[in-house]
Amino acid sequence: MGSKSDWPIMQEAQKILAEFGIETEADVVSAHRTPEKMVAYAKNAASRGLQVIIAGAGGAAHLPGMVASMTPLPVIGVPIKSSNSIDGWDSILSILQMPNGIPVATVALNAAKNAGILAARIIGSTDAEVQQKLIAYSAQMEADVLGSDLKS
Ligand code: RP5
Repeated sequence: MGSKSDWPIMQEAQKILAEFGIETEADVVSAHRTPEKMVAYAKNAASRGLQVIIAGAGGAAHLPGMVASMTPLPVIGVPIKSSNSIDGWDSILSILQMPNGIPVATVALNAAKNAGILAARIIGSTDAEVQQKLIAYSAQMEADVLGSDLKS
């Protein structure tokens, strides 16, 4: 994430990935405050064995796109409504509107939990155990909705 101020939002990704038994790491890697760290992080991510990168940033959020330009790994961007954001749209559009060739899968504003679930789905496409956990997760959600009784 671009700042430690993003952590209250971004920790939701780490929490849901832990539920699926997927190992994570979290770090502050700022595109404009620590550009050299960002380059090293993105360039080394695949060889370190990472499978998916979730990049969260607010305001003029160039982190996810810059990271995606320097790694072959899938990058999921989380637009964050930060203190410097006008209304969240600045971050959404900065992350969403990537030019062709360098994709960033963009989730909804502050939707770090969905970023975690999407990362689990990517990993689950080649990991049967994770995929089974995702199926169970969706089934539980369905049961919870069907089981909610609003009539009494
Ligand atoms: C972005 O600026 C960060 O990702 C954060 O969302 C926002 C504000 O950062 P701080 O000023 O709180 O460190 O780069």
